[in-house]
Amino acid sequence: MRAGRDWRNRKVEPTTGERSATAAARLGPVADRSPPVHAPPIPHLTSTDPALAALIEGEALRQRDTLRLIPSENYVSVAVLEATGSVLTNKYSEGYAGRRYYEGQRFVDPVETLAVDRARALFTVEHANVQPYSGSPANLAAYLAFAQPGDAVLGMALPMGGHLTHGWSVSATGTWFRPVRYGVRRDSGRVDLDEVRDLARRERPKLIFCGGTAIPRTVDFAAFGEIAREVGAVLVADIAHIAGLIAGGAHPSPVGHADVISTTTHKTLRGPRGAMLMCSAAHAKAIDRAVFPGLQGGPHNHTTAGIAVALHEAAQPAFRAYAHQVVANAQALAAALRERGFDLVTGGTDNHLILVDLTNRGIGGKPAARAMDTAGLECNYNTVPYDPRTPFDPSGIRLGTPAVTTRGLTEEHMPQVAVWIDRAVSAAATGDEAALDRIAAEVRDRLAAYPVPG
Ligand code: DSN
Repeated sequence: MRAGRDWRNRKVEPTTGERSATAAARLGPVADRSPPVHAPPIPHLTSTDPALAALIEGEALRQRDTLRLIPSENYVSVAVLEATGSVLTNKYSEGYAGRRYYEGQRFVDPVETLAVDRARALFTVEHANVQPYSGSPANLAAYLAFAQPGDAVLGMALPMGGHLTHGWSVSATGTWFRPVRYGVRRDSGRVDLDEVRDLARRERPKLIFCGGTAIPRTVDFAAFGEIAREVGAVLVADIAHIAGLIAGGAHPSPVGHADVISTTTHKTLRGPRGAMLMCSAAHAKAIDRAVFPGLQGGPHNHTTAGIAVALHEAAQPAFRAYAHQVVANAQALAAALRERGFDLVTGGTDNHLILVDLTNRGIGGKPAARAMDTAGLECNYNTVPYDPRTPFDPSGIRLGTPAVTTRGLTEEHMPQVAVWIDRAVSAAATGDEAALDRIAAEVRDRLAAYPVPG
């Protein structure tokens, strides 16, 4: 399929000897230099490293001109970008506030304390650790804190909607521990809590994970909590996808049900790429030790500052409205897709995420996602439960509304989004590249009225 929307055709400043070798050069020669759109501006990078600056500007344009429907992505505020791009990146601070292995912490300590206090207040938890580098190390810290190699761990199977680190076989968590996996019901596509209870009673896992990456329905934290207590397991609620919805009151909270709450900070929570672990005071020491020195060295202080900014933003009334709008948009998009004959796993959504089984459209998820990308509609191909195809060539696509909601799109726009998706999937099935070009132009024109943050 031919590439080529105008953001891809932009001119890249040639740099000596690099032109044929760099990805910047692959953007190709274009005469019209669009004004820079990246915020905050990057004038120093533009003069010292134009090839890299061109790539960043290219990505800023791509994010501006594309309807971003990947459910784990978002747009952060310029304030978050400023914090993550700050001098805090220059500082080492292994340890925790007041207990560091390096001097010079008089500004870094309060930065981390601010982030911790904001996390505790926002999620109403006794303890928060904001140092995990991302979601996978955060989950690994839960294993290190509460399980021994070889112990049974119960998590949702990856092709059913779980995460690699919930004990999938290609992950260290699936080889160092004894993974036991639950799935969803074939008839409803929803988590089979009877199966979870039976497996837990039989296998006596040390850890139970709930939550995942392709779950379009509300996670029943209370039911998981009951099961974990019955078998003496530690319940880890992985809320990476829905943290912003929980913070904004648009999804029930696991607090009071889960022993440990693990989350990334860059999805619905709209912060920088990072993660947090939250727990009761009783588990604080085990969690902190597992993160540092158990798994990590120095925390990324610039990320910690970005997390603090995002947590402050998420505590504002506007963020509650945002979280509810994310769900309203996803439900409106699901309804519009259903009307157009799309087959949705579970029939719809309770949250920010829609899983579409494309089997009835006669096309796999991968070619559909590729065609949609050409049409300016960014999503990812995804397995659906009981998928007869392979993970690298699955039956479905995964859609979400966090990013488009940040740009200000509402329910009234979702029928049009469904029309574009429908047209793109049909064009993919027939190889109609001109139709994809037309959709991309329409998407870009429509999005011009909905600026990205900054
Ligand atoms: N990669 C993330 C997602 O897209 O859901 C999960 O780690």
